[in-house]
Amino acid sequence: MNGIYLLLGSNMGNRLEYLKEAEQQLIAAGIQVLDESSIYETEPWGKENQDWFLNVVLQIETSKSPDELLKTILDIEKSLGRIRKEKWGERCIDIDILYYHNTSLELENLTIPHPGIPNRRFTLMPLVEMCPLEIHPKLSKTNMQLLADCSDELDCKLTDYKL
Ligand code: PH2
Ligand code: MG
Ligand code: MG
Repeated sequence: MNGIYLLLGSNMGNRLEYLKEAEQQLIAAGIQVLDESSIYETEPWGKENQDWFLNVVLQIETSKSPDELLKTILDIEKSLGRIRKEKWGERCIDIDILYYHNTSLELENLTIPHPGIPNRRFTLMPLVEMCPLEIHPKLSKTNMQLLADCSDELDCKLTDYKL
């Protein structure tokens, strides 16, 4: 895996504005955005009875280490008003580190690559759009193979929204 990839998600309030604001705050924190996927409207995974999400993947560059990057992300989530309630529940903004080059890391509060990648269409669809042939450093499969093997059938709709 070559590159650092983030997943942004929102399913509360003005979802597109939250994604845009999160990207602007990442840039303001000195993080370069190299590429962005299309924006997908995605069925909620893990917990039903909540609104659909908008999800987008960003490829970024930064001199921050994974834990420094996580700290920046948590600050941004906080400043956008995220309140952590239940696992997999609704959120105005969520920023997850999917890949950090070929790093494999397990800390108490941070696992890289993100452990949800192989089980989530809403993550694999934008990744396949951006980097289909990059190889997951732990599972040794391309993003395309991971999507082909993924049993998640929740809907992911391509939208015309732009960041
Ligand atoms: N994030 C979750 C739980 N469920 N479902 C969709 N469709 N998109 C998400 O970003 C998402 C989710 C936990 O972070
Ligand atoms: Mg998440
Ligand atoms: Mg998160």
